[in-house]
Amino acid sequence: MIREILIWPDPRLKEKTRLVEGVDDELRKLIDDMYETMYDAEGVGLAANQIGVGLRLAVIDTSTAEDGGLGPMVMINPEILSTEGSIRFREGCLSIPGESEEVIRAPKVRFRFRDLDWNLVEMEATGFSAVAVQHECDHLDGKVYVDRISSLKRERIRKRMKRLKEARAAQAEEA
Ligand code: GNR
Ligand code: NI
Repeated sequence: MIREILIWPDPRLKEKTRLVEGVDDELRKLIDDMYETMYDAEGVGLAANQIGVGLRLAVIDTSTAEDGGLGPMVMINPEILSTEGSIRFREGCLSIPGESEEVIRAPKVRFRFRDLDWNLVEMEATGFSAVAVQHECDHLDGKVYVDRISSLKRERIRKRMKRLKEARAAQAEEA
């Protein structure tokens, strides 16, 4: 089932998420929905709180990246262990449609998460995949990339998202 992706700003995107305590059918169904929603929206990642579920859980698929892809992969309770270096990278977000801005990120990251069999998996990612992992972990900490840009740019985006939400509400009323 395709779920509705929350548009920033939304208080549910600011809450820190709760740790997942185990894998059951309900969680597996949620993960299926997250993949379906991510692919439908043509994203390379999706955090559970972007569809209003406050769990520390994200899916990622950067397998089309030229610089070495990751996934499709589900990350349960992901944590960043260490980062190396600093680059500027132009990011977008499914919760901030039509926008993109440069953010400072690490081009190399070590991270850890549980897989569906509850194995603790430790991995390294570089380039676009490293950025995507940091972007999803930010979501799960209640942060979005616009929290990492200038307030001038952020406020401009806030206005455009307000208009987008108004346009969508008007459209929903028409239908
Ligand atoms: O689809 C996405 N593209 C993207 C591009 C650059 C840096 C990060 C991303 S993640 C984003 C999907 C999304 O919003 N995940 O939370
Ligand atoms: Ni995002």
